[in-house]
Amino acid sequence: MKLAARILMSLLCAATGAAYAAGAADAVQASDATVRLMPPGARATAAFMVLKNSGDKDVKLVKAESAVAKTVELHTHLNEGGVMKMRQVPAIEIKAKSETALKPGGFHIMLIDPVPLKEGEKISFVLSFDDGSSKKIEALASRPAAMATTDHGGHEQHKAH
Ligand SMILES: [Cu+2]
Repeated sequence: MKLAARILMSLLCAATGAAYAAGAADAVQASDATVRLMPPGARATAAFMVLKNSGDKDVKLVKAESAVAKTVELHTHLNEGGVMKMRQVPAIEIKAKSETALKPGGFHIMLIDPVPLKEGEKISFVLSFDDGSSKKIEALASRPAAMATTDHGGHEQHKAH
């Protein structure tokens, strides 16, 4: 009986993914994660996704890592005198019971000098949060045109309300 109980315990630990799941990592879910396919010769690309925080505490994404690029940075876009510029940010906040969209023209995860990516390829990221927890997510390599159209359509609908 003792042995059986121990086996059951270890199975439960494996099922909950003890290495990744804790705190913020449990509360935050990533959806619609995509990596923009680069035109040939481009030296950087970006990952976009919606980060939803179902927990009671505000959470900050402080780091993203991926095997497809050595340098992965958190970025935002700022409008400086009518010119959109990218800036590295130390963290991206996801408020409690809320969501933060990483999208073209706003927050994004920058991949610098990535390996060549194929359309439809799944790219793993490890997202780390300010409480020290981290989680693995997958993003789909996609063409930028489709995403830009979707994003624009969303804004138009917003104005109509
Ligand atoms: Cu950027």
